[in-house]
This record gives sequence, structure tokens and C-alpha cells, in this order.
Amino acid sequence: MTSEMEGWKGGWVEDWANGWVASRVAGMNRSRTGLLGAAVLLVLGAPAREAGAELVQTYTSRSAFLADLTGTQVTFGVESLPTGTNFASGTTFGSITVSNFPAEIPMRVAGSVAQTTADGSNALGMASVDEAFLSGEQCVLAFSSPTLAIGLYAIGSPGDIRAGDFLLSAGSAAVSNSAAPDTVLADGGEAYFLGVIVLAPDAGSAFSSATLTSYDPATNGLFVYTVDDITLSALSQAPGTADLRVFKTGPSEAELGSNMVYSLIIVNSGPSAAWAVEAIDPTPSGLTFVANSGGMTGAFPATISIVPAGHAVVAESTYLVPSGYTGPALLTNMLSVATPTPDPSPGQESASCTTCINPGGDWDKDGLSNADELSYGTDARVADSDGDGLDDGDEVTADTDPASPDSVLSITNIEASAGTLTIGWRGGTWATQYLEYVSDLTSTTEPWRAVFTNVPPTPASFSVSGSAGTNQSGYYRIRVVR
Ligand SMILES: [Ca+2]
Ligand SMILES: [Ca+2]
Ligand SMILES: [Ca+2]
Ligand SMILES: [Ca+2]
Repeated sequence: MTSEMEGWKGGWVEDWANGWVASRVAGMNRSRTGLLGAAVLLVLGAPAREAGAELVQTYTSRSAFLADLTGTQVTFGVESLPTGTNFASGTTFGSITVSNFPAEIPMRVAGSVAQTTADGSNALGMASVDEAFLSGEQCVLAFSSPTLAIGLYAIGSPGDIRAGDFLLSAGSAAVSNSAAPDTVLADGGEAYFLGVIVLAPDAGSAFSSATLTSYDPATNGLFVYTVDDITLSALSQAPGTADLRVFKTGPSEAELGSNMVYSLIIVNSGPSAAWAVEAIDPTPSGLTFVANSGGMTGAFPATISIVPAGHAVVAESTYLVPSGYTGPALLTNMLSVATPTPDPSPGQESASCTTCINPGGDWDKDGLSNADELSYGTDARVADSDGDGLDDGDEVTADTDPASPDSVLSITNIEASAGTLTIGWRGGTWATQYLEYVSDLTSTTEPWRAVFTNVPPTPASFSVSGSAGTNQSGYYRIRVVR
């Protein structure tokens, strides 16, 4: 640790000799015994992310935080007091009451033009020689009304702050700083942004206080920092509503071994932002998910933290149709969205797209292509879809319904009575039906010959009786031609 402290000190403390912040060594010299122990306790008591925290978005970028904010914003940076003013823990400024730990040392308005951030040159510090908080100390903010968003800067000396030195907790959410500052100020001070926005706010999710904890001096060494640009939003704001609708388009046909690309659009017609929008799009049976791109990345379900009113999320979804595809010929792929934000006009939160796979194939070898099977409503993987004994393709030839067992070409009765033979059959309407006869089924020389021709349109049931050709013993069959 010593070498690291010397590393950042080189040439910099001199530059900052009159600045608002002192070195890590100065911090160590401050007479605050017992702080290290207190700091350890704070670590143990630090709030962790809880289940359900997906309804909270955390930020380490102030611009990203501001972009997601809705509602009235309040920014506080002790600009109302002159630089150098001390004030006691528990002082209220407008809607914010500021407390510090340890409370016996007053807070101080630190200020330097070179430290200017969004709200001016003042910052919140402590009434010590360096006018700053020391690691292990914390700043507690209490709000006069339920709050749904808070963001602030914790500003450290150049090179002094490491990832995890700060933790901002609000309600059930907590966010700690990353290694890189969000912005570097004119004098080299490094500003780490920490922000929390409650998504899909309801009565129980707002918070009334937030705590900035700085901790782990045992690991990270002592450091000092100030607090600035405390931004609150959505004070007492009623939850909004968002009219979401989704669109999905894709190829009408796809071949085995090829990729399919779907276009997905999620539109929020407002009036408010939709929070924590979850896009649900299960991979259809038989397909292999390849990738999402655009406004959604990663596999489904995909969560979009916010869709502002009047905005759309546009993405592309790619799937592979494997060469050994075993799914249905008519493939349906559905996208639906869910958000805790109420929808004033529900009913358009899902959209599906259908595709004929391998339209020219005849997987069940019943004489119907996959595309034809779709048009007839038959199963592309079952030759006799309706189980009536005739394959789908043969039924189409006979002009019977391949999807109905009640419609089939079949001889229904052969009766001999008083020397008269009656032969009845049923079939379709638009195929020419030939009643054919052979006297000896085992003959290799006697051809089947037509003894009666039924010309379309043919009735659903028909019979012949007693004519010369149909009144002889032997074998009969019905042949159809279209
Ligand atoms: Ca077929
Ligand atoms: Ca079939
Ligand atoms: Ca059939
Ligand atoms: Ca049928």
C-alpha cells in the first residue's frame, strides 16, 4: 500500500496544495480513532442486491442516468451556502436532509472552481483540514417525500479511488463504483457517479433515504472524497402508463440448413416510459437460436430497462433451420412483451410470424409437397393425416378432404339380390370416377377395364345396379383421374 500511495503522490499533492482535498496520508493523520472499526461494520451491514432487484436500474454514468429519468428533477450540491460554511449533521436543504457519519464533525461546503460539476463549484465535504469525507465515513440523505431516483458524484483525488470504494444504497438497491471515473474534473479530481432508478414504481418501491458509504480502508487504504450533484427525481410522481405494441416479420419460406432472420419492433406509444420491458420469444421447436442484434442482444428473454414514450426498439433475431430439422412444416415464432408498467390499451403485446419450412419437400412421401400440405391443412409428417386409409395426396386426386375421415373415396356396398348386383361408393366431386372390373385378380394378362364412368360433378355417394357391365361376378374397383 505504501508504494501505491507514493505512486499517486508524485507531483500531485503540490499542485493541489491549496485545493479542497488532501492526500491519503493527511487523511490517515486525522484524529478519528475508531473509524476503521466502524468502517468494517458498515461493510457487513451494507445492503446487498436482493431478489427482485431487476426492477431497479443502477448507473455509473450520469448521462445514462439522466437519459433514463422521468419526472421532475432536483439537483442539490450545497450551492446555496458560501464556500467554507460549516453546518451540522441533519441540516435540511429544501427537500433533502443531509447527515454524516460520524455526526460530531460538522459538514462543510467545499468549493473550488476547478472542481465545478453540473451544479456549480461547491461540493459537500467535512469540516476537517481537507474539507472532505474520509474513507469509512458516510453521507446519509433523507428525502421529504418518496423518491424514485437518486444519483450523485463521489469525487476523489486523482488515482486515489478504486472499484468498490463507494456504495450508494437506496431502498433495496445498491450500486458501487467501477474502477474508471465517470468524468475527470478540471483539476484532475475523479468523479464517480452512482445512481439508482426504481423501475415500474409502485407505492412500495419508492425510498425515503439513501446512503453513500465509503468503505474498506483496510483493503483499499485511506482516501478522501466529496459529494456533489445529488440528483433526485420523480418525487411523489404517480406511476405512468405505457401503450406497448409489438411487430414481428420474417420469411414466409425457409429451406433446411439456412438461417432465418426476423425483424422485431417494440413500440411505446406512451404516454409514459415503459420500464423493465421483458421480450419473450421462445425458440420454436426444431430451430436453433443464433443471435439477436440491434436493440436487443443476448438470448431471449431479453430485458430492456426502459423504452421511453414515443420510442421503438428495433432488433433482428436470427435462427438456423438445421438440415435435420424435425419441427413442423408450418413454423410459428411469437414475440411477446411484458412490463410492470400498466398498459392503458392492452392487447397488442404479442405478434407472431409463420414460415413454411422446405416448401418443396415431401417429408411423408404422400405426394403432397409441404407447401401443399399447409394449404390443405394436412400434416406434412403424416401420409394419411385423417386416418381414413387414403394418403393425403391420393385424397387430393380423388377430390376428397384429406383432413376429414368422413370424406374419402371408398366402395360402400356390394350387394347381390335376385340376380342383380348393386355397387355403391362415395368420393369427391371433381374427379372422374371409373368403376373398373376384372374377372380374375391373379391374372397377369387380363387388364382392369372400366365398366362405368362417373363424370364430374359427381355426387358424394353413388351406386350402379343391374347394368350389363356391372352385373357379373368378379372384382370391382374405383379409379379416379383429375
Ligand atoms: Ca407430403
Ligand atoms: Ca401428409
Ligand atoms: Ca386420408
Ligand atoms: Ca379424408
